[in-house]
Amino acid sequence: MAKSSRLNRTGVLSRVTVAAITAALVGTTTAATAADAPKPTIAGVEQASGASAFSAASAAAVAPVNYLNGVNSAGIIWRYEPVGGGAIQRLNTQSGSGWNYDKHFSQADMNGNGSADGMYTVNRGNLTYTAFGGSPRFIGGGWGIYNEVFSAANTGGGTADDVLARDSAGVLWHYLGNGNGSLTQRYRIGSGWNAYTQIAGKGDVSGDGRPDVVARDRNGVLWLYKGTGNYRTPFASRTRVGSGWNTYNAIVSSGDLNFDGKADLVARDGAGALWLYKGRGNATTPYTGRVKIGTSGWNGFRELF
Ligand SMILES: [Ca+2]
Ligand SMILES: [Ca+2]
Ligand SMILES: [Ca+2]
Repeated sequence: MAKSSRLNRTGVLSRVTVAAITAALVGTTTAATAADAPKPTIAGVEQASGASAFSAASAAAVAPVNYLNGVNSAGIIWRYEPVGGGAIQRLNTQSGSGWNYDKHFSQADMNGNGSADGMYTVNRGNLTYTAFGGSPRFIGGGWGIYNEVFSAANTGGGTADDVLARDSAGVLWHYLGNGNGSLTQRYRIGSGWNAYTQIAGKGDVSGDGRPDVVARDRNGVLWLYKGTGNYRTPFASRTRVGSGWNTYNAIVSSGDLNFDGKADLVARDGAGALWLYKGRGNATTPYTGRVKIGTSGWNGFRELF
């Protein structure tokens, strides 16, 4: 399935791809090409368990349905599958390795079908995009100037997911996705974003179909920035969500975890427990009360995404 959709999207298969497929068909090994130093790996997203729930919910597509991922200090990636009602379940085997030197992990949907196709990371100042099941690909240099880089879905209003980046002066920049991992030039969104210690978002929370972002300030107040769909001014003025969010050392969104079409928020406390805040589709009260979805050990991940 993945190969045919890739073919449809580009209209043509590269010679390398044809060669790879041919090699696979005749059962030869490609081990000879793997003689270089080991590169980071990430598994494809085709999984048997829960696949029907994934695809049904993804069709709605205003809030993507993705695995929640964690990368630990050994560079190993574990995936957690949404299994209904907001619960998550770790896959039996690790889904990636070799990610010791990357940061700012963020999933992204390239074709607007409501599920991520790969992920962005920053490695020694280089932005890379790694298709799930593929190898890291260089996208651009100079990304060391940013202290926060993530994709909050298609904040620019197009089909592909876009990328937000905050520089050390607190200016937030918008890069629009071309649908193949590459990005446009950057657009200045606004300043003052260094007021926040956490920024998260992956799809629509407010109920208008446009992806939103939440940000936590130093006093523990969480703020909602409603998406506008305009790539030059992608967010409306902030509105206050609530206080007390300094309890958490990580606040992230992987999209919709309970298959209701609204993006949810996940927060990790100091004891390593994981909490789910379900999106309500309402800008005034965007989230329900929290539910514990992970009892302990989540502080073993250096990043969640
Ligand atoms: Ca996709
Ligand atoms: Ca919205
Ligand atoms: Ca949800």
